Amino acid sequence: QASPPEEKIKTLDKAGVLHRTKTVDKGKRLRKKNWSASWTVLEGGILTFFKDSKTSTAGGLRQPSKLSTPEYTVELKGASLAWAPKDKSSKKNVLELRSRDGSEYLIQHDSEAIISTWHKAIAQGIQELSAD
Ligand code: I3S
Repeated sequence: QASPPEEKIKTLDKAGVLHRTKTVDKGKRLRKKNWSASWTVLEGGILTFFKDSKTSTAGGLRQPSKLSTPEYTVELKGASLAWAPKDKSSKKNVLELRSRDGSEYLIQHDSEAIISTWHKAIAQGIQELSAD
């Protein structure tokens, strides 16, 4: 393939507000879901969920860590993504992301169009990073 991996990954960068909850922490299922709206950034093969949804988009893609505290960071290398089965949540448009370290997250947006672009970007990120 012509372009080096770092260039391919760059094109996947994405940011926005999503609903998310962590369901498993390194193999240990968490007792309770805690859905919250979160500013979410996909950059350099890492998905970062910030503590709140208030972070402005200005500069958010470039230097998100300066703007707010990350709550969860998920390395896409070795991760897997699927549409969550119905028994995982009553919400619509829910994605389930499993990280290589055995943690799981549900990611949701009411807009099917928006969640679909995240699905595509995360899935492509996983694929690019697992290719070599
Ligand atoms: O898996 P659960 O228990 O049906 O998840 C629901 C709970 O986390 C609930 O919180 P409370 O137990 O404090 O009511 C949330 O409000 C619901 O959103 C969760 O279910 P959904 O189906 O929305 O993921």
